[in-house]
Amino acid sequence: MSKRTNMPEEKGLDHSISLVKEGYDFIINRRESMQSNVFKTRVLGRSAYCLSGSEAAELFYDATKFKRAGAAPLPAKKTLFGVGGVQGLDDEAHRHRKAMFMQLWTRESVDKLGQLTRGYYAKAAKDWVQQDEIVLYNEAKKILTQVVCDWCGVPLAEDEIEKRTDQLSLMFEKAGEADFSHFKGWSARSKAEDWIEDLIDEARDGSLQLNENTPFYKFIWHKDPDGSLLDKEIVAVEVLNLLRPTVANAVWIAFIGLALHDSPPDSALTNEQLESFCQEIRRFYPFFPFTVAKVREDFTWQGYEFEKDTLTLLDLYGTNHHPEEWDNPDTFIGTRFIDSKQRPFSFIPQGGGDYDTGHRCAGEWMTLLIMQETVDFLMNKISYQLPEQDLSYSLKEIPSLPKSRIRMRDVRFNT
Ligand code: HEM
Ligand code: MYR
Repeated sequence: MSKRTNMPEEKGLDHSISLVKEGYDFIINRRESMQSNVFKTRVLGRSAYCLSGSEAAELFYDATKFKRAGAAPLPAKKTLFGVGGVQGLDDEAHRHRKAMFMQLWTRESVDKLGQLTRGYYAKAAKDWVQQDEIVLYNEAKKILTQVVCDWCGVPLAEDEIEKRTDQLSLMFEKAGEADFSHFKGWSARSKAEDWIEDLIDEARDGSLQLNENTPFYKFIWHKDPDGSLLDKEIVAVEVLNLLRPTVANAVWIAFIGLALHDSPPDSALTNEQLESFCQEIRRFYPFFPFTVAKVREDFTWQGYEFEKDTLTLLDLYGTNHHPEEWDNPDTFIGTRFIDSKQRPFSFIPQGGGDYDTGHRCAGEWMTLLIMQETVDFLMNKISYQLPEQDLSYSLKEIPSLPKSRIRMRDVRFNT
């Protein structure tokens, strides 16, 4: 029998205000002061375990120990994830639904995504060269909305681009806000769900024809294990689980703009160097702070007792910066990932573990592809200047972004 020890615990009734104030540093600050990768606190009016580092991450992704049903706080569901989606499923229901996402990554569809990304960048840049100044983050959101709707087979009229871009963006931009502006995210989700649900009705009654090879078609006609079609509300939530996070790649794109300025690579990049540079961006810059689960049944780990149904936060950002996992964790080193033998649970910007049986991000490779296309485009296809601007970003804001959103001037096509 393993020896029991008391888990370090932060006293006090509730620390949600500190979570909002400290942002990405909330778990790191307590991990450092308690000198423990596992501790207990109280947030959102309940007890919560906080986990950091690769060993604890591996534990978190052991599905015999943790479940997702009922884990995400209601505001996160109402804005970011939606109700009834893959993030909150467990066991066979999760595996079946996750397979609906993972089947999308064929060679052909990945190639198409690359082509669309290059095409919409080229189209946008024709406009950029006419402007005095553009804001990279705002442009990236519009480009990605067009890329992902085209790739998914979701019809998007020219005069709708702005409106849909805003709706898809507000869902992740406001998910971390604790003030009234959170409701903008809530309302954007409800409008976006109505938009997709109407299209599903039209596809199911035959008035909208969709190509059978598109993700939208596949989701609309996906069957649950009992042979029934998914309710349209669930299809809409899952389609938005493709659209929204793809548009969220704009956050990484803004950080690419920053990294190219602050830590520019020496010269033209080989594929290996390009991949390493993008991985370092995903490690170094803040984005998804932590993910959540609940303890399935009582268990003991490293002498600590975990109690059934307790909320558990895995520190994604803190693990990517953990001094036990990384050399010089707070330095951006673009070549860090070349030939590196990182333990798989040390590097978890989009979650860890297994894609098919666990909750690791279904779009991780799509993200990397879009990022690589972006670096190639910004470094090789165009030239530009960054005027004087505030490039700082705050670890207290979730999601964090460079304050200026990356303003670019004098955009020219390279000849
Ligand atoms: C799950 C981050 C892009 C689809 C997740 C998780 C994180 C994450 C942290 C949860 C991991 C967990 O709870 O264990 C990100 C970030 C992205 C991104 C930072 C960059 C913008 C994408 C893209 C797609 C996508 C492009 C799809 C096209 C999903 C889905 C899940 C997920 C469907 C739920 C998986 C499950 O519950 O099994 N993502 N993601 N994500 N992501 Fe992403
Ligand atoms: C996505 O849209 O799924 C990917 C990127 C979203 C990042 C949003 C950051 C805010 C997270 C709030 C905390 C959620 C806790 C479960």
